[in-house]
Amino acid sequence: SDQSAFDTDVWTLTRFVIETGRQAKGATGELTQLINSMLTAIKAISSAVRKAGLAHLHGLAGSVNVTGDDVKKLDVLSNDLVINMLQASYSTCCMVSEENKELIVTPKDKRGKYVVCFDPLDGSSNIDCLAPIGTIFGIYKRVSEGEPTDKDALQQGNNIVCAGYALYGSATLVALSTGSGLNFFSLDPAIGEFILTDRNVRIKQKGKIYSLNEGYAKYFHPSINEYLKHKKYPEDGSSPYGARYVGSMVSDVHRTLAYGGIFMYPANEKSPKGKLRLLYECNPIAFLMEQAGGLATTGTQRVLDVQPEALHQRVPFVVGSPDDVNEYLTFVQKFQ
Ligand code: AMP
Ligand code: P6P
Repeated sequence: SDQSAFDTDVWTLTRFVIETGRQAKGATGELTQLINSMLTAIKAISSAVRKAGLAHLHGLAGSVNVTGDDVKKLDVLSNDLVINMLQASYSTCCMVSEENKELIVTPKDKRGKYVVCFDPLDGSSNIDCLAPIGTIFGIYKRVSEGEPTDKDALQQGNNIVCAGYALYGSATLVALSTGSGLNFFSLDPAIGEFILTDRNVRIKQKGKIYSLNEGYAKYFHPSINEYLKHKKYPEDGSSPYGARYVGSMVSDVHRTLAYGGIFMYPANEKSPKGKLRLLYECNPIAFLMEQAGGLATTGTQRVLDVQPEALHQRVPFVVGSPDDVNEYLTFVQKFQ
């Protein structure tokens, strides 16, 4: 049996959020309730992701599994879990999901003061090859009275109260911030709790890895290809950077936070605004990146300063170590 010492005073994420809630003057506990409900959804998604192959959750929606049940695609299942757990927390008035075209308005009798923008299963095109996938969320306070409207969701990332991601990789990890630094928590399946593993995470000032899909090189703006050339053939005699790209943003972003460097999903001729969505991919990640001392830019402005106009709008997205992002911006300026 496992002889490792059993920590009888373990710092779980649930305990951590209760603690930070107690320190927040005048807090009613509503945000704590909301965060812990999101964690329940994440634990359930983690379990489904890891059982997907056995439970035939892969493949196209509408197929049936061995017992003839309708198979819910993992991302549909994940979406339903997040919506149901959050609405049951009595702390949301509306939500935006990557899976739902329209604003999801919370039933009147279950409403609270928060708005949650989330991608329930980002990178789901990677599910069937077992690549890491993730859940991303950003939480805001509502700005409207009465019936919730899109305006409640179309807030700048600067207004984020709490953001986080879950990474379903070789382990299941949650990265979370409520504005006072970034912390990592790893799931201990033995007790079904997320345990604090890295406190106040700080990204390296400069890394040695660049990460983007170079398959679009033919369509990139020259500033991107010039920047990449500088990374591969440094004129100053320094070593070239390494290249890493999973194609699952949470995995690429987490590696960038852990090892340093730069992650890019820039605009290209085929996607003039890039591919990643502002409300539930870019803003939460930009918030977390800045909490760790990193930078997050669209190439022309800070991501958190972008004033959203549409629930599913895309923005070009470059994040990572400050020296690397600033070096990229010098190439943008060169071509302006
Ligand atoms: P509440 O009354 O619980 O909705 O909290 C009011 C405000 O206090 C929130 O919008 C946060 O800014 C802060 N707060 C509440 N709970 C927490 C928490 N668990 N961790 C950090 N800040 C919190
Ligand atoms: P591409 C996954 O589908 C995703 O939304 C992000 O997780 C990822 O960074 C990006 O798309 C990958 O896109 O065009 O490189 O395949």
